[in-house]
Amino acid sequence: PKTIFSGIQPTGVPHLGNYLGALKQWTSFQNTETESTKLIFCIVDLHAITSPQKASNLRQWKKEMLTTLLAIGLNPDRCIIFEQSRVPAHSELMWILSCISSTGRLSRMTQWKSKLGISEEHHSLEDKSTETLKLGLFSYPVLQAADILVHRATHVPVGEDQAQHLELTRDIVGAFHHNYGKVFPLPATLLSPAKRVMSLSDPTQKMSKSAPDPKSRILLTDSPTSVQGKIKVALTDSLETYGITYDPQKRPGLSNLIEIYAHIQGREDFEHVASEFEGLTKKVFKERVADCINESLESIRSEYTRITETEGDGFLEKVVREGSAKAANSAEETMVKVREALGLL
Ligand code: AQP
Repeated sequence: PKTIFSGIQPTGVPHLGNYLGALKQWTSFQNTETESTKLIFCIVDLHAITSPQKASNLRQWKKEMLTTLLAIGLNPDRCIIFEQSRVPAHSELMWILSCISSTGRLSRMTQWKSKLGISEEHHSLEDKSTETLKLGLFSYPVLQAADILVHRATHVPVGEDQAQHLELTRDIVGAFHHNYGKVFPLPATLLSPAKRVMSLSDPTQKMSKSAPDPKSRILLTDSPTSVQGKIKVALTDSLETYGITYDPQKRPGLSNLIEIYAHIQGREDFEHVASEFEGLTKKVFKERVADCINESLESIRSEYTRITETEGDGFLEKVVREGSAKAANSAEETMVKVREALGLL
C-alpha cells in the first residue's frame, strides 16, 4: 500500500518556503491520491528541541502549527495529523536505528554544520568547533529516518534541504535489512517543484523559520501590508540592467521573486514569467509579486483567524489527540515486526 509521510518542525509559523516547498503539496495529495493512499503528517516537536526552546514558546508554536495545517486545508478525516512526541514508537525505533547508523555517515550530513555555522566540507568530529555539538542535533537524521520508517512510508515529500536525509534513511533501511531481514519499504523522495525558496534578505540562504531577520521570510499569517513591506525591501541587485530578467547566478534576489511568483501559480517557466514583466521597473514588479502572494494567502489567513477565534484550544486538542491515536496504531503495527526481527519479542 502507498503511504505518504512528511513532517514539519513547530519552530514558528510556517513561511512561504515551507508552504511552496512542502505544505502546498501535502494538501494537493488529498485531491490527487486515491482513498487507498495513507496520508500521514507529523508535527515533529522532538526535532524542534534539537535547539533549546522555551517551554511556553514550544507549546504556542505547536498550537500555531496545527492551526496552520488545518488552515491550509488538511482534512483530519482524510489524513492522520499528529504530534511526534505523543507516539513514543518514533523514539523507540530511533534508538534501534541508532545502533546500526555510523557516526562517519552522520558527520557528512550538512544540517548540523549549518546550525553550528561551520563549513559543509568540515568532516571531523574531533575539532574544537564541534566540541559543543549536541548528540541530539548530530543524530536527528536518525530520528527522521525513524519517523518515516515507523509508518512504513513509501513516499516522502520534502524540500531539497531534506533530500540527503532521505538518502541516509534508505541506507539505514539497507543496513536494517542486512542485519535483521526485510521489514520496511524503501521510501522514495518526492521533491516539490519549489525545491528551495530563498531568503528575502540574503538570497544565497534558504528561507528559514529560525533565521534572525524576520524580514527574510513571509509568514503564512502575515498581513497584506506586512507582505507588501517585506517584498518592497527584499534584496534584489544594484545592477543597472533595465527590466526584469531571470538569471539565478547574476541576479539571485530578483530570480527568487520570479520563482516565488511562478510557483504560486503552479508554473516553472521562469524565463517566460520574467518576460511578461518586460519593461516594468523593479518597484512595480515587486508590487505585482506582493499582490500575487497576498491573493494566494488570503483564504489561509482568514481560515487561520476563524479557527483561532471560533474553535479554541479544545478543538485543536481533540484533532491532535485523535490523530495521534491513529498514528500510534500505525506505528505499533511496524514495531511488532521490528521487535520480532531483532529478538526483542
Ligand atoms: N526555503 C525552503 N524552500 C523550500 N522548502 C523548504 N522547506 C523548509 N524551508 C524551505 C521544507 O519545509 C518542510 C518543513 O521544514 P521544517 O520546518 O521541518 O524544517 P526546516 O527544513 O529546517 O525548515 P526551516 O524553515 O528552515 O526551519 P528551522 O529554521 O526551524 O530549521 C521540509 O520539507 C523542508 O524541506
